[in-house]
Amino acid sequence: MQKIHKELEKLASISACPTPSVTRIVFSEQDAKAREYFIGLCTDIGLKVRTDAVGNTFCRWEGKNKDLPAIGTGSHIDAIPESGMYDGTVGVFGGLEAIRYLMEMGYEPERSIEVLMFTSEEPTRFGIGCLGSRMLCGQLSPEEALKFKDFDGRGLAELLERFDFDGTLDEVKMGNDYYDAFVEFHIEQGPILEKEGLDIGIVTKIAAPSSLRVSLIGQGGHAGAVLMDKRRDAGCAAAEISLAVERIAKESTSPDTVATTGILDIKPRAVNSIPKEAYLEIDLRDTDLEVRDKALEDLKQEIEEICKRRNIESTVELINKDSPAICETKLIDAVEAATKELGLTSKKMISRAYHDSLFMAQVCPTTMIFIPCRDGISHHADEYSTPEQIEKGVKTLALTLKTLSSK
Ligand code: HGY
Ligand code: MN
Ligand code: MN
Repeated sequence: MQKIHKELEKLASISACPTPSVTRIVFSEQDAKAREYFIGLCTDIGLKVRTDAVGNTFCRWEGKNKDLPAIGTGSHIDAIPESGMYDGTVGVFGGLEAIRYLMEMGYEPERSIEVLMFTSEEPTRFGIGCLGSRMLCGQLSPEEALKFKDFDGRGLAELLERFDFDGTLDEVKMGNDYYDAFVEFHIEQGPILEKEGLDIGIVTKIAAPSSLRVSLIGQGGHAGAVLMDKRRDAGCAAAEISLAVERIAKESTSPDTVATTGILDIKPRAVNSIPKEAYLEIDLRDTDLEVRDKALEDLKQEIEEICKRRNIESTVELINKDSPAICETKLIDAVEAATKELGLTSKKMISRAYHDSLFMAQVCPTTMIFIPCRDGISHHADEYSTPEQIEKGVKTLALTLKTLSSK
């Protein structure tokens, strides 16, 4: 089981920034190259590969009984700016490695096993995550997806032109009988497994993400000429809102409430010019829907109060407000049995990060397999899981897929 390590290294070099960071934004030149690379590895071992119209890519190991709903696994290869090389990619390349591992042991699946490479799990391009899996589960319609504009003002239709994906956007939505089960392999993106010295995390619940876009318009003006009591400084309003984001999460009744102002831009960005405009994107999550929604409402009220007091015009747009996903007990048990067969330690846990599995859980029984990552770091160049940790995850996935696809 050495191939995956070299393949992950090669994949990491397909990036818009110098190593050790990785930047691979969906529908970019790097994304196109990475897709081609992975598809080549799949066809090398005889998997049947197809894409849907938005670029979700299905790499299928035909089972003896082709008509049965398949067993799915997979994740994403798009990477946010200056991030790491393991987020998502271990689930895509680990799915392929698990199939090779099962082939080498002479296993022949009853049900087909399919590695699914999702399009646009990260929100970088359009501000919303899980574009491909939202469309697969029908939570996002083609009409809504076609309205998205990226940071350069380009829409989905224009961006898709450079790819020759199959089918139409209307055909992307998959039926509830397409998969019998879906198991995603991913790094934990948190410190728990490493701190507790455990090999495998088995995900029971995936936290509920939400995100907001806030545009502010103030007055602007000369930094020397406008006295303090005459200002309508959009930059200061944005700063106050960003601190409110942090405070609301800290003061929440739940330790699982997390909130981040991940984007904060001001205009015109000149040291001697009072910020006239500001733009924020805010990410707010909790594992509990009610707590998350209350924090969201509190935040909207605070934004209103800050802008009224500062005489700033504001536009607040909700980008997404998703429910948490509950994972399937039968699959959790299958993963646990696989860890026991391999003599690995494991624990059941929630996922604070969201994943495509958040949406796959809407169309079929779903769970996730986590492995530790060093210091829990992710979305950062220092993201790292050891080859041994990856191999334990792949073998756990392989035995789980074997159990699920054998009947
Ligand atoms: O942000 C997330 O939770 C995921 O890594 N996209
Ligand atoms: Mn991520
Ligand atoms: Mn991910």
